[in-house]
Amino acid sequence: MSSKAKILLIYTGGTIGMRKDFETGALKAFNFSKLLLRIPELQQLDCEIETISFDKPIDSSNMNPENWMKTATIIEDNYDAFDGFVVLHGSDTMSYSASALSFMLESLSKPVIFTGSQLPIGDLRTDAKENLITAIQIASLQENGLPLIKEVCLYFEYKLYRGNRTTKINAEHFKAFTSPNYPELVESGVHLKINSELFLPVQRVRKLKVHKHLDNNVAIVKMFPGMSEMVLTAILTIPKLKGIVLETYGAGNAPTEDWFINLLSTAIEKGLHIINVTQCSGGSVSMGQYETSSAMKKIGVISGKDITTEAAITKLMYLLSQKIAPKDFKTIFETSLRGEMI
Ligand code: ASN
Repeated sequence: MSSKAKILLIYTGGTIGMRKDFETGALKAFNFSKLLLRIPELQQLDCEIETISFDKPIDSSNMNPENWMKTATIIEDNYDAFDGFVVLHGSDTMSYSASALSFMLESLSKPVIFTGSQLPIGDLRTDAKENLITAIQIASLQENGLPLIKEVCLYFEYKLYRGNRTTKINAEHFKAFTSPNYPELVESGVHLKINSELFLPVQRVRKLKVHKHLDNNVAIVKMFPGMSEMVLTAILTIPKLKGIVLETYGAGNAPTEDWFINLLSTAIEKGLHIINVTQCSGGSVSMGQYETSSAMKKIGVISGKDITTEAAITKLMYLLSQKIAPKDFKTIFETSLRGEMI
């Protein structure tokens, strides 16, 4: 039996495999397996690679829970036969998908590494080759015959991040992602600098559990000075809505006006879960630090601490799909499940 790592490349779409449409000039997802044949560098890698593609590759703006389920199912079906998984994905919603998959794949003991690129792989100046090759190399890393990385990560422009800590910050730069509240797990330079002390703590070996169904009766609400009572009322009374991620200011602050607190309080009493995350790109919510967050703390708003909006909304979808008693929801949300918060 060969001791080479076996890696499954899952192509969902994204710029990495796109080509210009002859008529419109717009970039469109393309059959990736043909393109892969044109990357001879892959044969030099010290691992066995197999590929599987979505029947219809998508621009990641079309990503949704159904496609997350598809990706999770591919990983589940191939879990025993492979040592690691590299998911090729558009960069636009990659942080949402990496976050969603981190919650859907419980007790993961193999790497699932999301990557993609800003320029198509066929482009002369592409960033795709480095991203793809190093993501595969990192997914193949082993220690004592077992995968070194056992979590959902995102590799882009020389850095491997914990997936659910990332956010897309630039639509043009090759450095398109950052992880504002958690350092990179691996940095690729002349050597791979592996910060193994930052990996998720090893759990007792348990079987992979895949949670395929997410509940999307959720919304993200970004606060802005001047938000009217009418707007917030309309959102909070959406039929079937079960939870919102409220992007507040700074350390989790929001207006102290009565109408605002009363609206939130009534919604919480009716069973809506409200998660307080900061709209700052880094730092943490700390309810009670300022007067402008004390009332929210009192009425039972959930603290998102230093979670990203991407991880908060997908964690909310995940937890809503689990049968959690309403009285336990806040405590469970405020607990780090996959290293997504402090
Ligand atoms: N629109 C593309 C996508 O997210 C952007 C990219 O991959 N760079 O699918």
